[in-house]
Amino acid sequence: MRTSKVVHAKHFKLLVVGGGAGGLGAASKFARKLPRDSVGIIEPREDHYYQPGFTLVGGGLMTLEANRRRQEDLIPKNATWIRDKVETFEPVKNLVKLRDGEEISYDYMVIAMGIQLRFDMIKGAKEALKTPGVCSNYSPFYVEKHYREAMNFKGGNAVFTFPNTPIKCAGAPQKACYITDSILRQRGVRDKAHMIYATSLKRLFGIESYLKSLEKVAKEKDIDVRTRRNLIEVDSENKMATFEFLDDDAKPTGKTERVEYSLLHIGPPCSAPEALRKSPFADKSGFMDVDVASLQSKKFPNVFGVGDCMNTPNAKTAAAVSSHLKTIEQNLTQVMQGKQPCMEYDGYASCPLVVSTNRVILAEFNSKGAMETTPFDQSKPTYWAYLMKRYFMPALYWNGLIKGYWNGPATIRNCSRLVKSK
Ligand code: FAD
Ligand code: UQ1
Repeated sequence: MRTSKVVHAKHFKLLVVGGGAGGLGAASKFARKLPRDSVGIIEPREDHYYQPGFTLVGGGLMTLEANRRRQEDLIPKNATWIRDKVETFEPVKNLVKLRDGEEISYDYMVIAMGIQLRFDMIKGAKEALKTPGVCSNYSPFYVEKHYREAMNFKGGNAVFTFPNTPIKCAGAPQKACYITDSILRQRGVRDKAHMIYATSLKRLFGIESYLKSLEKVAKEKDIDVRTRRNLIEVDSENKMATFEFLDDDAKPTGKTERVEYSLLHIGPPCSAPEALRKSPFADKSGFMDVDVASLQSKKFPNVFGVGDCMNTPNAKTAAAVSSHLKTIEQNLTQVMQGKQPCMEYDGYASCPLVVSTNRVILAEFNSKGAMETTPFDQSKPTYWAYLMKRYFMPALYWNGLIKGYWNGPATIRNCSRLVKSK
């Protein structure tokens, strides 16, 4: 591994933008295939977090530290880390510009910039996160506060919000709500709480196969589910959250509701990262415009996307990244050989829905419905699925996904289908 702030090689055969789940996975795969020093990774952050662990950190079931690694230790052998940020893309010239204007050129590029948290889109939210009662499991800065707030909760409204934008791991705000419910029960203060789950969606979860189970969980836990509500303002002085009511098309109706909170967990609005939004790679939404099957940029065939930054209709999860990596490994290799992409992304994503401090619904799906890996009914909350979430998934991420060895569970799923159908 070589790291440098001052980049020596200004040209890479493959340039990877972003060193998160998708970027590291892609760089690892191609650093093994290509000659030494062919792969460059641009990533500004020194710490890499296993974000799926944040839900458990918020529930006091894992430490934040256990989910952190130094980026330096994760950059694949034979790849060069450029510890900087892409400011602008100039794909016609096959180059990117860094913060100080330095240019890096490429033959091929993988864009894996993730999605940007936009607490700034809610009036007062950034300030409120620094005040008592307000937290978010989406941010390494405010996730430990979630556990502290749940442990200190004395009574009143505990409010959990889901934004009116795309979001990564759309189940995480709900997981925060259910875990808090468990903690309050364990502490014997649940009867002092009115728990509200306020979502901009028209129902609890977008995938039918898991909706009934989740509705049952919310009912059993006595959660007040309020749909078509979007958090627009937090007044931390008076501990008031303002929601706008949305119509059936998720457009604001002009009507608002103010809710007093003792605990407010914010599911942040999100957008495509700024540099991507402003680039020729973006569609109208700001996300990277790719062919949904091949994951190739629609405009620039030497560029592919991976992960949350794309405009593919899948749920934005690390599990989806595993299938994206399988797809681009094939397709980018084909393109490097002067051939056409041939592999199709199947739309797979997964969201292990933590419904208490020891039960998980292991939701796996694409837009057509469930795509379960095991022969068991995964729509039921189980302890074995919790153990997978707590112990197996982190190991799979650190040793498989980001090292470019884990291509998703399709093969296991095909085997277990044989068992299931007998
Ligand atoms: P990321 O891993 O976020 O990486 C993007 C990288 O790009 C970042 O390191 C960033 O610094 C870098 N970057 C951004 N802008 C630039 C720039 N201009 N120049 C260079 N680099 C840049 N997924 C699951 O599968 N299961 C779960 O249970 C689960 N739970 C989750 C719970 C929470 C609370 C959260 C927040 C996420 C969860 N996820 C889960 C989602 C999962 O973490 C993401 O989907 C996954 O990390 C996406 O990978 P990515 O590479 O697209 O983005
Ligand atoms: C997965 O592949 C993955 O990425 C490593 C996750 O993120 C941590 C997940 O949460 C899940 C559920 C999967 C899917 C893997 C299996 C074995 C079901």
